[in-house]
Amino acid sequence: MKNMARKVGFADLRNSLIDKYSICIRIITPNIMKNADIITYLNTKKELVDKALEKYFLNENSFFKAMYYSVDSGKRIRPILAISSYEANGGSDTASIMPIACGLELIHTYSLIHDDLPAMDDDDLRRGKASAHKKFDEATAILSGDGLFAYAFELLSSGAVLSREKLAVIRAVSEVVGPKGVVYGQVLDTSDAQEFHPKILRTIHLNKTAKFIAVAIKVGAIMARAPDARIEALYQAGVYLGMLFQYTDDILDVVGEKDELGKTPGKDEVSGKITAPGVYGLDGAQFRAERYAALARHRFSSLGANFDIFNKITDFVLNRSY
Ligand code: GRG
Repeated sequence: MKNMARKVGFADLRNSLIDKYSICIRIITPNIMKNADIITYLNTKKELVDKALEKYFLNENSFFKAMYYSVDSGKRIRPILAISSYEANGGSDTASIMPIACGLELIHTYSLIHDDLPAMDDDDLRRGKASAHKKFDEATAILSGDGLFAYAFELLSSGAVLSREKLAVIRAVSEVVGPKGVVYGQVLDTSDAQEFHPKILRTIHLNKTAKFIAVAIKVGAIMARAPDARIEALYQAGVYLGMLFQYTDDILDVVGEKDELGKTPGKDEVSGKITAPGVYGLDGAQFRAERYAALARHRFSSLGANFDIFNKITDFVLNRSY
């Protein structure tokens, strides 16, 4: 992604400086260094996910090209969370988590394609290019979403054995993306009778976004065979991270730049959507975003140093500009 590339450029510069003036820089610029470290981490993971995704769209019929148009690019936050959680929980076999991480990205991409359709948000721009129904046509966009959803579950269940863990992953993912999660959130989000009430806002954010972010962390822990109590604790921490993610998404819709976001800012207000700035004002939304970040950090920290990566991801999400 363009922004990440820009920040990686900064990271490269910083790394070469560290080589020369190592100690001095670490003392003078600790916060900048931390930020650059997490950007480098996210970029490295994103590249792995990008490569794996590309592979899944090779050597198939021509429709795979249309689906891949929408899959290509994106921050890959959900797959990265799954991989990070897998590793933080002691998992070491990338081959067992990667198809699951990619499956999550396909479901997410499906939700974006359908979200952009005229019957929903009616958006022409996504991930810095024409949204699927604009690039192709509505039928292709709808079918791309349908295809990605089914293909995702093929990836989630891939492999010679459907282990207990994989079954748990499939159950957890299907629960949060269906009518108890993303679909329900979207139903409320697209409802004409929206009431600007904090409770409704919370229900929409929780279902549309937070549960999906949380389940990405959960599936990594499941695949690493973490104890049940830790899987649940990670899911709860992930819900706070997911609420934060949607808060910053809402805030960026007001203050973000089109080029950086790769989508049209200001759409929420135009379409009369219930958003965090709409309910609390911009300052109130920012205050609450920081509170969700603190809650997430508190929960991740309680799990020990292995999970510190999630504190860094939380800070990245809080401060993101895209
Ligand atoms: C069953 C998954 C599913 C979908 C059908 C259309 C629909 C119902 C739901 C739409 C839900 C939706 C668009 C939620 C918004 C979530 C969100 C914050 C999206 C932006 O995610 P980023 O910033 O995007 O991770 P990139 O492009 O970086 O991947």
